[in-house]
Amino acid sequence: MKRAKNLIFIVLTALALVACNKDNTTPDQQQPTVPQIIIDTDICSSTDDLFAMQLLYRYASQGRCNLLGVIVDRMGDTNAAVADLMNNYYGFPTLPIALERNGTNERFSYINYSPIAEATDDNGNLLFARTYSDYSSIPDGYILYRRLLANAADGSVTIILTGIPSTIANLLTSSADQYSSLSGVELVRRKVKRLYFMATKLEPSSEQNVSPGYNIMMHPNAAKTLLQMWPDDVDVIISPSAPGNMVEYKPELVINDIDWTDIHPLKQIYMQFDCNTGQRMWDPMLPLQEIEGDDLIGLSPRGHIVFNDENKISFITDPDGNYRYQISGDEAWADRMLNLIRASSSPLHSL
Ligand SMILES: [Ca+2]
Repeated sequence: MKRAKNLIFIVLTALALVACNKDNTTPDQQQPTVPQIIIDTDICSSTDDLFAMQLLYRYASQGRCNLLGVIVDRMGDTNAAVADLMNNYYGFPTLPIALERNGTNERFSYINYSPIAEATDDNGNLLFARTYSDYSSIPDGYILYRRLLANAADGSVTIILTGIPSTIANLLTSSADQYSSLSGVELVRRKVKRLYFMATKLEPSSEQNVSPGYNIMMHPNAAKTLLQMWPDDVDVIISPSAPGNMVEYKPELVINDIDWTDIHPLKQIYMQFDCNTGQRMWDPMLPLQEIEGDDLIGLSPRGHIVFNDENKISFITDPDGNYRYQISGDEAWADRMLNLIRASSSPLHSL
């Protein structure tokens, strides 16, 4: 009888522990059938982030992915406001937004189009709707990361990092909180399927001591934290400059492709700001591969990334490594990439 009571106690204790553990996803929890995506962007630095986002909204509208949240890793409420208007314009007004508040103070921007958030029509009304009027109420980026990851199925989340790695660094160094009993590293290990990171100037012909690129140099210490702490059993795909360098979406073509309306955030940005700065479609390479599949963009063999004290990047081939990097194709491939991006500029009801 005593043994039976003990057994009941053990079973009840186990059930209680399971119920209390917010991170618990039982082994038979159904895995999502489409990618579950968090985008982490330095929006308002250059316009390629906007095309990466536009692709994701359109894919989500088609049911080809599920958007979990938008992390703005460039500090400043006006940057969050632009992410907010993008969510609203493409039909996702309740998609969570968070903001980096402990990142880099470097404000350099190639094209600062953040004033678009305050653009008005002839009657003085905001041209683009937003969900928030006060961005002090949205969470810090790493806290939203923790909430979204805690609620996700194990191994299900894709992070698309098209900006500065400070928010992910803050996630990795975070501790247990109201959302999860796991450390940031363990939360990533358990919940993340794959990280894409637009960074470096790696190419097959140049794998040693190459430039880390803009995103890493905006916050080298955060990049070091990411590279040191990221779990070695969670895949990372680096998207270097080279593939995007081959894909140019000329400003006049952007405006022409959106000839079906003037009330469009990308068109307004291209009409109101000088976007003829030589930028290329770097950031869209990340969602394109995640949604269209790995056959779309070539990948290096597996390996590791080394970021040395002289701020140079090297790629060390290792079949057990969790890092690969994207490799550009030929001109026909670049045309195909551009056409996929251009298709996302079509009328909202047409895809
Ligand atoms: Ca970017």
